Amino acid sequence: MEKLTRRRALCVLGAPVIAAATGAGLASAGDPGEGMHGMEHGATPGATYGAHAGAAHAGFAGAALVDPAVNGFDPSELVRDFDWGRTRRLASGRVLREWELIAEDKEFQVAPGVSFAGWVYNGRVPGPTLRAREGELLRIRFLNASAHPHTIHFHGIHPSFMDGIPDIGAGLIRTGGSTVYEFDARPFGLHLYHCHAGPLAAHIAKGLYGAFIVDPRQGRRDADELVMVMNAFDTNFDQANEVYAVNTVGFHYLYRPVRVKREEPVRIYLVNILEFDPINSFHIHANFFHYYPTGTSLAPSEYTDTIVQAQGQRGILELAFPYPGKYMFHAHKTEFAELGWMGFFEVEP
Ligand SMILES: [Cu+2]
Repeated sequence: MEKLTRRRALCVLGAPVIAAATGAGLASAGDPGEGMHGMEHGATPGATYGAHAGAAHAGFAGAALVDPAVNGFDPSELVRDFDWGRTRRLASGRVLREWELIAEDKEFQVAPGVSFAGWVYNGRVPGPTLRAREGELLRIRFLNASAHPHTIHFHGIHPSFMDGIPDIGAGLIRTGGSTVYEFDARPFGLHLYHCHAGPLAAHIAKGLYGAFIVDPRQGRRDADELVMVMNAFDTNFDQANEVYAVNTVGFHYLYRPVRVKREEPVRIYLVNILEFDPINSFHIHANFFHYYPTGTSLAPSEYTDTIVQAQGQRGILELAFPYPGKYMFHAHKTEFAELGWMGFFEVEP
């Protein structure tokens, strides 16, 4: 069985999918001639993808979804899934907010028929979007049910022994072990958490990460809120990614557009955790957004339709759609888009 290399993934996964999904809508990438030409480089696509590749060639759309029941999580649901944990008020009057995160080994599909032997927090990738309010006391109980040692390293401001790195504080949490991370919710903004065991690239690329939102004390104005974690998967362990996505499943939002309402404010919490490639990007079609880097200021820094993020960078996007219809969003690195990092907003009238 041939390995799915990055180049072959582009030939087999990318071009035909785009052709099937968007037709003339994306003329250059969807040109059947280009797709066929690409396929020739990869000998017989069926050798890699079996029946799936045949479907891709003939009209991939029907076979292009990963069954959420197989993965146990659905990108269409986790895009609006914010985990507020449990709260109680301490004698001091302060709010204590608590979660439990469990690391496990888990196989899931990152594209139809493309399985990935990953490591996950709470059964999903990205892990739960942890959400709190500025000034609360946060407590995260971490249990390691994986066969490998892991940690949780939170971005934010906290003492070193709560930093979730090897040899400091609880350090590495071995199989069957547990620890508690506790720190203040600050600063407000959009942050992230991820495993910090070594080799670091492998522990992140396997899927141990998630978004971490601290709301400002005064809150933010009402909006339809979305969380998008830009990630990718090295399916053949060659230190390069074969499948790119937002919220793990390549092309998911191309076939299951994110539905929003015309004129309603939309707020996107966008995190880049992409491993192996130096930068990622987000581009929206036919619209502009206000951008708040790291979400730590209430004043936007930019009004644009494209931003770039290095690994670990994140920011909040605010926009509204003035017209109904379908609008693409994708990495403005074309190769990433063709390998899965593209989707649609569907704006209801
Ligand atoms: Cu780890």
